[in-house]
Amino acid sequence: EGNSKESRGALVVLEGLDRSGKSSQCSRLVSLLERRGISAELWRFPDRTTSVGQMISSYLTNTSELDDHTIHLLFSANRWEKRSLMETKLKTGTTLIVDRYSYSGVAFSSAKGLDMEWCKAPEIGLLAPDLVAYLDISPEKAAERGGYGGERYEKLEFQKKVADCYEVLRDVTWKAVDACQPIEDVEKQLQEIVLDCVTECQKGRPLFSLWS
Ligand code: FDM
Ligand code: MG
Repeated sequence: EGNSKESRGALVVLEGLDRSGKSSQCSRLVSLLERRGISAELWRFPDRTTSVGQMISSYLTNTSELDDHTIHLLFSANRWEKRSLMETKLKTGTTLIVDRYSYSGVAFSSAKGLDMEWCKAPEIGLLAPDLVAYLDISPEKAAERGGYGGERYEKLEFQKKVADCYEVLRDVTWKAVDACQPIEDVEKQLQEIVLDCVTECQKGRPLFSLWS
């Protein structure tokens, strides 16, 4: 029990549909934490910089075709290859603000029809977030924002299925934020829940694994 009370960084995940505003809010959160003198880094999944990440990227840009199970496992492998660095960062006091994580992995693959439990299995043992902030927006509203690129999943019909899968995954630990509000209001709400979470982790909240 000794080290379970050690101060550490927080693992904060932002989830939501495409165009829900995750990426801009992640940057804003990291700036806020830095201004407060809290060590923080912005991470994102997929991490397209690794060799697994490059395979994922060419799949997403429709440069390559992969079986649904295969790409699912690559997304998972992309998180596994960062797991030990993630743990080190957290234990040395750095808070990670992560743009998508395992929930995207499960929601997007199960939206294709893969069994949800099968999708969760390779995620077991990854670090569990201390906070999942869900940027809540309907697929229709998100699509109205425009700016869907040409990537594989950026289509309204598919995003509707993803929204349904997120709904199933959503549990008591998630904090939903209405993403249709003005960007500054979303930012304010996020700041509050993230700062609370960082404080909890500084006090020594134990690190858990998925899915518990
Ligand atoms: N995506 C993302 C998945 O299908 N599985 C995953 O595990 C992750 C992390 O990849 F459409 C999807 C979600 C999105 C696409 O993500 C690329 P970004 O955030 O648009 O780069
Ligand atoms: Mg995208």
